[in-house]
Amino acid sequence: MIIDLRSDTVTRPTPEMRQAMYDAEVGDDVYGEDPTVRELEEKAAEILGKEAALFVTSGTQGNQTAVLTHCRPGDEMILEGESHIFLYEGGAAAALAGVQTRTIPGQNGIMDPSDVRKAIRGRDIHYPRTALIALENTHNKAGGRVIPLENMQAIQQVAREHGVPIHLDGARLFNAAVAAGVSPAAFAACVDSVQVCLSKGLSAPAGSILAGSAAFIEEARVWRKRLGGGLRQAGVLAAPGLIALTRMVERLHEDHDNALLLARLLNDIPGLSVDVEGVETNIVLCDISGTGLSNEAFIARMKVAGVLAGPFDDGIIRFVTHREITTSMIREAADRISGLLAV
Ligand code: TLP
Repeated sequence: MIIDLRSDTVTRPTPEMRQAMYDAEVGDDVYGEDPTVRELEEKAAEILGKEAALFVTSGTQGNQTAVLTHCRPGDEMILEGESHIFLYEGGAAAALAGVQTRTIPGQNGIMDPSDVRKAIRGRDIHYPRTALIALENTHNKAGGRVIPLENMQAIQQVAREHGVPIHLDGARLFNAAVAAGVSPAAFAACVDSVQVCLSKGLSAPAGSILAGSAAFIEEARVWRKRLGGGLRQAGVLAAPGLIALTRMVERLHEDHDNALLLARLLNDIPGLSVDVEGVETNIVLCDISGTGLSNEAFIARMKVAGVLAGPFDDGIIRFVTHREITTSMIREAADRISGLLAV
């Protein structure tokens, strides 16, 4: 048995989702005629406490549609130095929106509101316009850490004082909500636009939601079309998305419990070290430098033992728990890793 802990993106649709795909009522969504997509967008807007929502193909498309809608070429956006938009979206903000990024170092993904304040540009003919602040919750590169609501509120205060909108990359916002006991809408209330992924821990086969004001979403719909994201009978993808939003959130705590268990078990293995306290959701960052192995060698050995995980940083391997990983699989994975280091 392969134990795949590379990402929660590997989750396959549930039988209920596959049935819903088969049964979905569909129409041409570019004409606004797909009833299932409309239902998903309305439900998502309601859950996130926003006026409107848009079904997009991926998290990256949702984030970049937001950047394009908020900014103009030559503008600057402020974001955390290890954020997904900065690190892992192929330079799309520069390539597509012509937007310059201004990064701020965070603590576990958390930006200090006073650093954000200092980074906002004053009016000067030499300066770009600060057009956007982007946040990420949970923060992937920080190991699935939750950005506390109070921090988001403090940044919102700074942004309001300067009239700068905020976008939230909430690819794993539901994980943050479950872990913090805060509603997704409360987090989303701190920002002008929010992107949430349906295809990660929530197990839908594809798609994300971008939500915001009605005027913002109207403009975002134009950008989505320009990006080639206007889908036709997309109800077949919206149907599992609806199940993801309405029925898959309540089980996320199981993934968090499994991540904590994995963190403890790995930390007990000589040569491995995990900041167990820092495991708040479904991501575990494991420092393997004590083994003397390179990331590539460690990953290759794990693969032979049937455990898959991903390289994240020098000497750091990322493990992500999800719906298809049971508690016994976590114990089995830790046993196999312990075994491969013992030889
Ligand atoms: N993250 C993927 C990889 O790209 C790293 C993963 O396996 O974690 N925002 C955040 C915070 C993300 O973690 C991701 C995907 C995205 C955006 C992009 O979503 P997709 O892959 O749907 O474009």
